[in-house]
Amino acid sequence: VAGADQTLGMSSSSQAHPAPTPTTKHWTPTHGEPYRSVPYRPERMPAAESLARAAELRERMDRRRTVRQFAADPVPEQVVRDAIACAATAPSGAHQQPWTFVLVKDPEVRRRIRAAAEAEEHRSYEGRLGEEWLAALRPLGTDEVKPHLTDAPHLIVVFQQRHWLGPDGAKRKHYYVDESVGIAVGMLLSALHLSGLAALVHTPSPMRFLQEVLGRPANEKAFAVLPVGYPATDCRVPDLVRKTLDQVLVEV
Ligand code: IYR
Repeated sequence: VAGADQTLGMSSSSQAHPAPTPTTKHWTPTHGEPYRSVPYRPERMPAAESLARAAELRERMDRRRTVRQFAADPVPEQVVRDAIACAATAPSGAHQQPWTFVLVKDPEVRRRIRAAAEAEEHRSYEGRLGEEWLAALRPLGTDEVKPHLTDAPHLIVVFQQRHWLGPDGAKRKHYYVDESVGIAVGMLLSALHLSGLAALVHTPSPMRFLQEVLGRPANEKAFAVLPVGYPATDCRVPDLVRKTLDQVLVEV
């Protein structure tokens, strides 16, 4: 319905660097019609500024650490909401945006998540993971006790939408769901870190209980649980060393 909330006839010459403003404010499922194309001319950053920003960003990102001990100090919820909004700008297969972020605020629901996660983790650490997996985890010293699920100021559960229901109620496939949601979680972690917050990517396995506890529909599958907050003052992290650029970059 072309109408009031559409920005039509925008003159490209009057705006040298228009933001990629979509023509509609709210996303609605497509019905197979092609997207209208709009100009995309972000302001070109001078190379010297790119170099400076990239070097600074590289350094800041290298200071991110996964945190398992969180301070009780409150974190403005809007920071988390903005970080989720950043994550939701991720590219996705066929632009299907196959993600749902659940911000779990109800303490009772958080207690149930923790109890169920710790029960699953208990079985995992008791042997379900297998000796090779347990050996890989041993240097990190993780265990089945997950206090951050109830104690971190915020808890985000990310779901992937394996498919969606079309207007006729029929199942429609989503494409590259793992990749799309993985990219979105990466962007979420970056946004949280660059906003001054710490997080943990927790993947209790199996995660089916999350769908039940949070009442998510059958097309959604839990992908990761992220406790978020400031690190505790006595927070400690393993003295990890990252691969150098030479070890991860191949130039052909
Ligand atoms: N999901 C479990 C086990 C675990 C697995 C991997 I791979 C990790 O890098 C860390 C933990 C847990 O959260 O403890």
